[in-house]
Amino acid sequence: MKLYNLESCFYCKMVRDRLKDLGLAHEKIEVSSWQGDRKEVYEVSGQYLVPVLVDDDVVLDDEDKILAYLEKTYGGLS
Ligand SMILES: N[C@@H](CCC(=O)N[C@@H](CS)C(=O)NCC(=O)O)C(=O)O
Repeated sequence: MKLYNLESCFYCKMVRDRLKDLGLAHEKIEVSSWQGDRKEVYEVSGQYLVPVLVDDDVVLDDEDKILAYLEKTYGGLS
């Protein structure tokens, strides 16, 4: 899976920590700190904020949705 990430973003950190806890391999894509310069984020999710998580055909654009999805999909495995 892919995480569109800003290292300084607390919401992104919540997702990074959860991915780590669950032992889920992922590629981090560091985005621009200026949201107008996040074409790749817009192309994949239709908006400019991070975190955005892409897991095959699932695209999630908010940390609450991402954390709920990770719990539901992978939370039982660890
Ligand atoms: N998903 C969060 C918002 C996420 C968010 O605000 N992300 C920040 C980074 S921490 C962002 O991308 N801001 C746009 C910017 O910095 O230009 C929410 O709905 O509350």
